Amino acid sequence: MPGTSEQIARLREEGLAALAAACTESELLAAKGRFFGKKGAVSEILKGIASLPAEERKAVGAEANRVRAELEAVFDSRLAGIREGERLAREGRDRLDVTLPGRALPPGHRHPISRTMSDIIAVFRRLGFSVQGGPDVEKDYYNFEALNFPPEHPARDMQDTFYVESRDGDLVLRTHTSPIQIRTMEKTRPPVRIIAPGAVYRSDSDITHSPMFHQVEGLAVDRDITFADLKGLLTEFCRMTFGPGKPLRFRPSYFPFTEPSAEVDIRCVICGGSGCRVCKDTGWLEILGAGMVDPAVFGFVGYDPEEYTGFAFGMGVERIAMLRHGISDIRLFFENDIRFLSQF
Ligand code: 2NL
Repeated sequence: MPGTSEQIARLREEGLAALAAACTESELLAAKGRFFGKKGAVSEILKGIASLPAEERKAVGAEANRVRAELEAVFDSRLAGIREGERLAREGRDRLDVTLPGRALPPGHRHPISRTMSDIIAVFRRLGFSVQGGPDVEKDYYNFEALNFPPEHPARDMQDTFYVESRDGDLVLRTHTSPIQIRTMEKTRPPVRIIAPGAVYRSDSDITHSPMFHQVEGLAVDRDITFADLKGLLTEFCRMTFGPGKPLRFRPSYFPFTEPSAEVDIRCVICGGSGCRVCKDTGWLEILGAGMVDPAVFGFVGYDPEEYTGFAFGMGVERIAMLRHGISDIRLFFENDIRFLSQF
């Protein structure tokens, strides 16, 4: 075939130009296809060699192979070059500037309920009480029966208590932390001086009630414990929690597990007694319930009520936190809106 050498030379020029002109990997691959593909220019020339006279075939064939090898080598180095260029561009774009200042993590802090709980616990620790815990899912016996609730007491109503289905039946989400105290008295002999903090559950939800809230209860049992000891302790607790100079008021009340029982008010922390929205113009805020442990409760845990007396008390942590901070809606504590929580 005449002119095959010239064809090869032209192919070489065009191939080199096309490889040089390709700027991206895909353009380079397209150029490779045009020259080396099954229907590419190199294949066409190699096919033509078969029909050359024998004396030319060898030299032209060698020339064609040399050009193909050269174009392949150029292709390889162009490919490496383009990839390196893309890598450098990417590194330029994504470069890490180690001199930039670090991004500060916004400092978190404890939830106001958690803090109020810790503060209450700290006060009672200083007054000689140790801390006990217990299960959130309780037996009816520990939550109600051993606390002298009669079988038909309204607190046991399905509408007030969360019942938990179980094979052995009779499980509830504890409605107060008193079961902790019953369990402690079952295992230990007097003297007992404990507090029982924790989450409790009641089927109730509005501006002042949440289905889950927190309580701290306390219990002291020994020989000769009197109501005067209870008054002294709670007076000291209020002084340490709400500050000095706030009078306390004990009002007669009723609980199945204490006799006598009282509800305790402090002078309104908002208005100082002159009357405001928070104290509903009474000048007083109810902060806890308390009383002398009912002898029937001692009967359940095997304490001799002729030998021992005791007092107990219970308070809602959310209520204390609301009074401290002047918050009127309990649900704010559980919505986890950072605009609310970051104020504490
Ligand atoms: C309230 C009132 C109270 C108790 C809790 C108690 C526990 C045992 C025996 C006797 Cl084991 N009493 N606890 C006593 C009086 C009041 O809580 O208003 N809590 C938010």
